Amino acid sequence: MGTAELAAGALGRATASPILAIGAGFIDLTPVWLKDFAIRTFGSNDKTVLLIGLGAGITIAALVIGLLSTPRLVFGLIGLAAFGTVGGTAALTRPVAEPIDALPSAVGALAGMAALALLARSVRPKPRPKPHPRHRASPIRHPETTAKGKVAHSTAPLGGDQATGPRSEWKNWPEHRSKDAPEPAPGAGAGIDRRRVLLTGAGVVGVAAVGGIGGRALLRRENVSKIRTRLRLPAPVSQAGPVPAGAQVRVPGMTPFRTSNADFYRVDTALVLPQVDPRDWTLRIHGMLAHPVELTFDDLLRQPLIERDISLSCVSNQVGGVLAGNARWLGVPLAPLLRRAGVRPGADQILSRSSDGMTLSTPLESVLDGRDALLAVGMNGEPLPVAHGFPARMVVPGLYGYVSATKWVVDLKVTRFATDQAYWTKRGYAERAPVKTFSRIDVPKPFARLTAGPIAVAGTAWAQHRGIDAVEWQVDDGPWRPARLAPVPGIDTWRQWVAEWDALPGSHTLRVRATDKTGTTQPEHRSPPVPDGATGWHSVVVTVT
Ligand SMILES: Nc1nc2c(c(=O)[nH]1)N[C@H]1C(S)=C(S)[C@@H](COP(=O)(O)O)O[C@H]1N2
Ligand SMILES: [Mo]
Repeated sequence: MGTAELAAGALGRATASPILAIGAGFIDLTPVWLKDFAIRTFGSNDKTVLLIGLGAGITIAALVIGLLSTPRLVFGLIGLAAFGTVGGTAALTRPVAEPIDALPSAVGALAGMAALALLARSVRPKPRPKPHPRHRASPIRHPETTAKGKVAHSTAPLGGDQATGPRSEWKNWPEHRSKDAPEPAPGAGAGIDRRRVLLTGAGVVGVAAVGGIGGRALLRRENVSKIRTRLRLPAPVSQAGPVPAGAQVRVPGMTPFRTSNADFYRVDTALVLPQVDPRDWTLRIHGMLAHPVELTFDDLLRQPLIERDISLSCVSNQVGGVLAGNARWLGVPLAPLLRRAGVRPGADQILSRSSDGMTLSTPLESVLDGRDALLAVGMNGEPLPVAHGFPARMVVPGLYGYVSATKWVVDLKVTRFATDQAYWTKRGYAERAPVKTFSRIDVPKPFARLTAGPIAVAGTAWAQHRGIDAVEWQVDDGPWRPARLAPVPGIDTWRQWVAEWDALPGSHTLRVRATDKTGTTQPEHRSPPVPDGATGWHSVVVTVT
């Protein structure tokens, strides 16, 4: 694995590393229920958990290969070849694969086989000096086998010749020796050479460690964080409207109205963050267009930029979940770019592709209907963080991330839903996925212990691009009461709400529901995230004393 990492590092292709390729293949093959379980349970740490699991799996595979090699070395070698084949296949089936990506797995498998052969040889006892059978049978003594001949034999290559073979030597191992067989005299050349085993083992571990660390260091050369830090983005021609002073509800423990880049949720299929250098970046806009174009990053920055507050949420968010955030995005409006390229009649989809081969489909009408659909380059006053799509991503208010928010975007194809399907759509998610109206109680926290009297109940609600019109809350099965809504800069962000509760002692369930500006209230019925977003009212149980 270490030498494979080194080879991947030398190629400068993280996706050619067998462990990362197998991990990425695993992500693609993960059934939707397991993906939802992982996101629900581990949130943005899902990838760390996957890597730890992979490490455990590889350790088990290594143990199995080791056990297989005990009876016959060749079984272990076959095991390693199979392991390399899995790695190579995983690397070659990545959407961005090149044939060379099989190389690190091949190098790794060969190095593993060499290491196994060396290790197996080192634990093999030295052949016991004894006359060659053919010679024993012969009455004529060969000069070699006379007294001094033993010396000649003990310098024979370890592993013995064909006639004595490795198997017959197992008899020299203590467990195989019969009780009455004489102990081989110490230093007689029988038994395991500990020094040799240790040196071989240390050598193998050393090469693996140097390879692994070196490979990682080589891959770090691809890291674009420094380029990102030095990047200066132009000022917007149209600034975001002011955020009203009261947008942030002043209740301790309340969610911030603006999510910092560090706290912004992260959901994607990228096991290693794509490192896209803006100097090499281009965006191809093609498909059902009169004038397909290809933009460099400088071309993009020469367009008039606008800045907008837009909340983003994930279709995998459960009732009460935290897979949503609100940021100030700086970007180029997408609609004029497409209009200039001349959209042909009949097109209804933008199939966007990221540098790592991920695909997302966005309904064309949502991008062209006048909303602030952006090719974003900045987030909260900084260039996009690498984890959030540096150097450019899409942001479309009102749509779930998986149908709109392509990070590390490099290709936009104007097409039809009937022709092209994106990653999640192939896996059973809906083609069209406007965000569902959502409301959450942020304080008090679930199972909080409170003292009777006035208590602030507050939370966040969203229905991007429709806007939140009302939030109602309820204690136990009492009447629904209107919450006070905080002011918002527009309909594309989430909206905070607050209410005062005169809490009486006992155990209570607090519940919330929101109504969007089309007049539709969140349904009580709970449905899972698949295929187009979860529904249901959020509730919190608290104890008042
Ligand atoms: N390249 C790429 N872009 C992607 C995804 C992805 O897996 N790969 N996931 C999408 C999903 S499901 C969501 S919810 C948003 C999340 O964006 P964030 O990680 O910046 O919060 O990104 C979207 N863009
Ligand atoms: Mo998502």
